[in-house]
Amino acid sequence: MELCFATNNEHKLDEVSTALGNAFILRTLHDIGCTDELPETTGTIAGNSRQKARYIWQHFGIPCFADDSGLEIDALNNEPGVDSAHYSGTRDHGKNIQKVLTNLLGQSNRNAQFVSVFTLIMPDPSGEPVEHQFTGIFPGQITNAPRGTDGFGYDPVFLPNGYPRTLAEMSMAEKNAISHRAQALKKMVDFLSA
Ligand code: ITT
Repeated sequence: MELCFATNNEHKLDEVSTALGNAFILRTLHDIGCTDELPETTGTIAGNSRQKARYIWQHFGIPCFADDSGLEIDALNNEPGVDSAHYSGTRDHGKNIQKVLTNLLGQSNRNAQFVSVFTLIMPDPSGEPVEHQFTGIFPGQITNAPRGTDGFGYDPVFLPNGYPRTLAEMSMAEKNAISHRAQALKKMVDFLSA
């Protein structure tokens, strides 16, 4: 089965295509000729996930899925949350991390979680789109300083609960065994394989 992954994030694409293996034929936005910036204006992670997938279904009419994800930090009232990609006002990961660390200065509660919501859109037998959502939640702690160079986004400051290394100190295979995105993806694959 062919599925388009509605993302412009190369790191997400790498993670998901590696985790999917040969189970499905993955089509990228480039493959389908989509060069648009996908809309993300609903104000929630689940809403933005649905909005991105719907955009592809409405404009290209092909089975597709999208991921919207973010980092929720307890002591910051769940910020950066839906604004994770541009928390500092830019998409610069270093600046976003710096803003998180500055806002947490002197804060002993470092609890946080990554959240990922996948939205899958497939046609029913009459061709009408049917939507399904799958969520992954990944608890951890925010470190006092960045550690590691792998991964992307907030990986250098995210220490998964029960692990001695940040996500940026892990290989993609290690991250893919435990991450929020991997959990949501597994639920979607189980659904598609049932
Ligand atoms: P698409 O919308 O094109 O998929 P994006 O990067 O804009 O790509 P999101 O809107 O879902 O993706 O924003 C997610 C942001 O949350 C991402 O840019 C990172 O800052 C952060 N994030 C999500 N998953 C992460 C992970 O596994 N590791 C580190 N940071 C992550």
